[in-house]
Amino acid sequence: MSTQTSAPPARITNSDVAVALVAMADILQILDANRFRVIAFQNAAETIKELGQDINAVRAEGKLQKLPNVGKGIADMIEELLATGVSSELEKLKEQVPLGVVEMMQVPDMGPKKARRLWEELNITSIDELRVAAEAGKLRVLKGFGEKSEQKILKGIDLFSRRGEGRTPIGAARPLALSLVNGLRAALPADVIQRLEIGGSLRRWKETIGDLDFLCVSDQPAAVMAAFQQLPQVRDVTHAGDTKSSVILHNGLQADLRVVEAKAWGAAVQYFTGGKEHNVAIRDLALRQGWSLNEYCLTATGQGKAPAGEQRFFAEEAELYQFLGLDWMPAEMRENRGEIEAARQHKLPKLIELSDIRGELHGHSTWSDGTASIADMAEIARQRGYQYWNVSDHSVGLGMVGGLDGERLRQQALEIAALNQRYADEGVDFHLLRGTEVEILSDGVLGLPDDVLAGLDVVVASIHSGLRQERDTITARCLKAVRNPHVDILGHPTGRLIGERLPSELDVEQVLLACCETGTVVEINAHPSRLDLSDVYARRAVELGCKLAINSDAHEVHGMEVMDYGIATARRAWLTAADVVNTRPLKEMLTLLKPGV
Ligand code: DGT
Ligand code: CA
Ligand code: CA
Ligand code: ZN
Repeated sequence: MSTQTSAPPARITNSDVAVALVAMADILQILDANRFRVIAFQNAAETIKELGQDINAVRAEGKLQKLPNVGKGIADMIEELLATGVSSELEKLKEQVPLGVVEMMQVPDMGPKKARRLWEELNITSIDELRVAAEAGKLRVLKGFGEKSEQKILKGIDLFSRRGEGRTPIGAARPLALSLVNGLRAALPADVIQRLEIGGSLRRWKETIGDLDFLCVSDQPAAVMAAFQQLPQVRDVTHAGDTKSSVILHNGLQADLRVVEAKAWGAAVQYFTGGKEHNVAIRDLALRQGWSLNEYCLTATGQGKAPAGEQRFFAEEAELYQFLGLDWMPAEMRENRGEIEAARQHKLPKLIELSDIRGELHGHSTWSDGTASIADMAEIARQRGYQYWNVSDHSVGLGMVGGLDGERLRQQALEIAALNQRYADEGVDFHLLRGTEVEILSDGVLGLPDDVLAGLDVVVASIHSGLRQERDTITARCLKAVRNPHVDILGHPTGRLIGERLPSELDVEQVLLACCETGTVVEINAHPSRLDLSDVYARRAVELGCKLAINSDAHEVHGMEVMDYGIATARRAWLTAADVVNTRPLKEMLTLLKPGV
């Protein structure tokens, strides 16, 4: 299938459709419409954002309704949008709520209720007006708003405008990048592409991605360029050179592809992996040795031993580093945070790998808000080669249906015991742990009493509500939970959602110190929208002497697949397997969690 590029500029793109669906959901929320209607539009928007195909092509094939989360009503709306450029349903809603009020909801922490009150009570109808009013201290006249909330709103607007520069969370960028790699390989005969790698921030596993960078070796660059520009994921071609193409994908993300000669691969892949600061430092180091470095090779400056103009090419990245007296550094470390000095002294840590993980300590089943049974989740864990999985369904106190109290935990324990018996009978080396993700309530009291927690194997404690408490309040709340002797792990400590929700005001340093002191393990939540602790905090945690756990917080059978993101975050934090408790076999891991016992 090939959609041709001579489309008129007014053509509706996937991002336009996603924006319209999100607008529907947002306006309906401001109007306090039925929750399920709102969710239907939100889910459909997610589907379109992740769609690797031009929505116009899907429509042409008459397959709009075949898309996940797209029912008849939403398919009709998309149909009208693609055919006429507008949706009458959306236009009608837009008449009821000013567009700027809807936009205000994009500011982190600004929910529909707040947006509506600011609009109705203060007549604020745009983000600019909101900023001016907050700066002038005019929001505090509203009940429930104070100086602090004004500061938070200003911070949120700042985050929002920076996000506007277009960084994409890695969880959205990576699947798309992999689909481009696969698409490009599939589009060409096998011998055309000799090497093809992802570079840039994605190779370094940064939590947000500015654009995608691909690098390949081929002796037929023209064929590669043409195939890349014609991939179905591509919306526009913005640069079409002989060996470099830049394109815009349907979700608005830019992707660059360069073709290089095999002999320049090492220098090119080093250069285009970055990060920029790492590269600058490497280039300085080379200069001090009498070489100027670019994306092709080293060229002697004449200041060193080699005669000026002499060139050195490197087929492999490691050879370039070695030539400069450095050990090869994993891409996740290349942020100029001390890795170059460590590489020079041959003192790089052996970073943790996915294969080091022996089990998971935080995940959910249908007993709370998961979509798979304990047995099914356990089966996935076993297939991943894990030795244990902690059943940590939500406790009561979250205000959500299905949180477990002491009685339901006792019932759940029977199911877990029966499964463990079955593994033992079958001689399978796998063990389910009885756990909970206990809610840290607004005052730091836990959602379950101590005697219930005492009966469990592994207790994860997390905050899900009241995330916007003031710094002292939320820190004290968290410290109280960390100091409870039954709490083994602090789950997703800051509560952030990348690009969507700011971290809480938590004094992370103080909480990490308390975790070290009490032996409480700190989580790196591997879900790509969380990555919480972040790489920077995780490195600090290890510096302070904390133990960490990496958990996917899976809620469904595919949930554990995000472990890669958690591992990458740990690697960006320079973690080794020894820093992470769930790299240990079951008994050893439990001893680490309960040092006193
Ligand atoms: P991003 O796209 O903002 O998430 O971050 P990167 O790191 O992917 O940056 P990008 O796409 O601008 O460039 C890809 C790599 O190319 C970057 O990591 C290092 C290299 N690079 C780009 N511009 C420069 C530069 O001005 N100097 C040096 N030494 N390297 C550069
Ligand atoms: Ca990039
Ligand atoms: Ca780039
Ligand atoms: Zn959870």
